[in-house]
Amino acid sequence: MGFCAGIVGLPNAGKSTLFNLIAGTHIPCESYPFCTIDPNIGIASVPDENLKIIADIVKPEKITPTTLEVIDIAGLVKNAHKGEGLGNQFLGHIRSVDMIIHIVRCFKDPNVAHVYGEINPASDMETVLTELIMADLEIIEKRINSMEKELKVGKKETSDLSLDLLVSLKDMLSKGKPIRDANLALNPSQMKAHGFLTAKPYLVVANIDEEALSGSDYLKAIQQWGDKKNITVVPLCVKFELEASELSPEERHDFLASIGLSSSGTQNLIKACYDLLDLITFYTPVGKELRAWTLKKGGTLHDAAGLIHTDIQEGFVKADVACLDDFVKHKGMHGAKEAGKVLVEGKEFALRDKDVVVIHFR
Ligand SMILES: Nc1nc2c(ncn2[C@@H]2O[C@H](COP(=O)(O)OP(=O)(O)OP(=O)(O)O)[C@@H](O)[C@H]2O)c(=O)[nH]1
Ligand SMILES: [Mg+2]
Repeated sequence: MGFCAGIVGLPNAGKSTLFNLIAGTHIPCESYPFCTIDPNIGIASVPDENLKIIADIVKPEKITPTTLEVIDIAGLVKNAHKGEGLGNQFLGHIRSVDMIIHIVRCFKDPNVAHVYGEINPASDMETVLTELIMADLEIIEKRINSMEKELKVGKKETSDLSLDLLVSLKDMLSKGKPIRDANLALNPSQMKAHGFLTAKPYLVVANIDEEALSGSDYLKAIQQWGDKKNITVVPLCVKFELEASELSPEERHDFLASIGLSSSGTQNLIKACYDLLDLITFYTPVGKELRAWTLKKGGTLHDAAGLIHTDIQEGFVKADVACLDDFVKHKGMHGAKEAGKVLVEGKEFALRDKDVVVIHFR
């Protein structure tokens, strides 16, 4: 059960650069619009400093971070829903993602063209959001049409979205409001199955220059926009972070420090994605491998075992669980056990963020 984020934005906003940064890939990023045509799908290793802390204690042969899938698509432009540009054709590729990362350009660079001639983050945001809304509107109208036809010939409503509800969603979208604002009583997997883009958890990456780290008018504008709409805005200097990610850990530290950063903004972004998706991380320091895993908040040891292997889930007997602080303080599971800090739990136990877990199975 992996989690997947789709990246959207205007052409040249830095989508593919962000994709390379998160997924550790080298797909082309050029200064002309529509550099990306076919969608790119990548797997991001989630950076996690706790893995090193645990590894210093358990000395594993192999460390496996947890992952997040990312999809990068072509840029969206005004009237994409009427066939302008290329992006709209590819929105279908992100209908099944768990969340949307919307990247907006806040960096100045005369060598990188802006499709509308000047940088205007709030207006750029609205342009892309309108296209997402129009894409949902199109789907809803199709559903309403086919449902009306079915009802006319006497079929009963079977969908978890009634005709009345679809009509009220259509009304919302027509007024420029995302489906997210409707607070529908559907669970995330139902919402995912419906594929509505504006119903997905959503955050904004403000792609800033390194000079703007201490604040810029563009960044301020987008932060005010986010505050007003209750949307998370993560400032990130994507190009700079990408250059930093290609250095050794020591060089990276100095490189980031040279512009006054103590840690990478990529970690802040991944953390924001985790918060938005309500995810937690747990660790299994078993045998030669130390591994991090991702689980929905509230997930149980039964769910955790299923992630690792169906045999482990089926043969589950019990698990030793220590919180990370105790594990570190007592230098491992053995020490934590001696200090009385290890819980022995059954499959219904809901894991907490950063638990260290050893599952016993038959
Ligand atoms: N100066 C500066 N340039 C950036 C930054 N981020 C991206 N760029 C440059 O902007 C250009 C476009 O970046 P891409 O990542 O290809 O943009 P995109 O959104 O994928 O563009 P399309 O695929 O054409 O829609 C490239 O030349 C990047 O190097 C940044 O933070 N600062
Ligand atoms: Mg691109």
